[in-house]
Amino acid sequence: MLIYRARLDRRYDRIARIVATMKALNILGGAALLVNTEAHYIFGRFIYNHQTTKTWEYIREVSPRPESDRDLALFWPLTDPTSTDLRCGRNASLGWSQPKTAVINAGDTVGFAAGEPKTSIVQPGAYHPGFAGVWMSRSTVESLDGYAGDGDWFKILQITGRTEQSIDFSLPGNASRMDRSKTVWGTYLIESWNFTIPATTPPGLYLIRWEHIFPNVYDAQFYVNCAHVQVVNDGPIGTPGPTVKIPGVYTRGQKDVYFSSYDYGVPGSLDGFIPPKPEVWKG
Ligand SMILES: [Cu+2]
Repeated sequence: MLIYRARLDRRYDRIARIVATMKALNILGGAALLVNTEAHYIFGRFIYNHQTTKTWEYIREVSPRPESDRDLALFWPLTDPTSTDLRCGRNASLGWSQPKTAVINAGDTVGFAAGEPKTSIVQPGAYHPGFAGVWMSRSTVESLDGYAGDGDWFKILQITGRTEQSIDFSLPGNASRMDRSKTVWGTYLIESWNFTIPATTPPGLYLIRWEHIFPNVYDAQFYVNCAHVQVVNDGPIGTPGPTVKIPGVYTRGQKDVYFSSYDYGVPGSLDGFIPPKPEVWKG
C-alpha cells in the first residue's frame, strides 16, 4: 500500500510536470522545442515596511545543489529532515552572505515573497500543494551572521487551508489554474505571504524562517528560507513556546508530513488534517 501510494504520488507529480512542460513548450512552425521543466521554488525576498526587498537582501543566501542542472540547482528542495540545511536552506546555517537586518516592532506585519531569481524554468510561487509555517529563533550569539540556528525555535504561523491571502481561483485570470486536488491548500500557487510578529515577542536578534512543505509519502519536500531581523519591543513581553530544535522537529515517515497531499484535495476539504507540532505561539 505504501509503495502504491508513493507511486501514485509520483505519477501525480509527473502529470503536473507534463502539464507544466506543455505550457512551457515553444511551438514554432510545428516544431516543438522541448524544455526541461521542473517545479521548484524559493522564497528569497523579505517583505518589510510594505516593500518587497531584493532577493537575498534580508534573507540568507542558499547554495546551489551541486549535482543539479544549473537553472534548477538553487531551487532544489530539501528532502532530508535530519539535515542542518532544514534550518535555513542549503548551506545557510550561517549567514555567509551577510544579509541586512530588518529592524521591526513586535506587532508589525512582514512577509516572504518568491519569484526571483528568475530562470527560464523555475516556478514563480508555491507550485506544490501543501502547508506552510513561519518560525522564529532568537540568536544565541552577538552577530546574526554567526548564529547557526541551533537554539530554540517557535512557530508563529501555520497555514493549512484557504485564507483571504490565498489565490482567488474564481477570478477570470486564475480560473484556468483551478484544480480541486490542490487548491484546497491555502498556499497553493501563492507568490508571497504576509504575517504579524506577535506583539509580546521579546526584543532581540532573530532568524525568521519561512517553511513550505510539499507532503509526500515517500519523500516530502521542504522549502525553507530565513530572514535576519531585530525585534524592538517596549511593551509587555511574553514567553515564546513550545520550542523545538531544527532539525529534530520532523522524523521521516511521520504521518502528518509523509502523506499524499492529494488524499485531502480530492474530496475538496482538509477535514481530518492536523498539521505537525509544535503549536503556534500567538504572543
Ligand atoms: Cu518541486
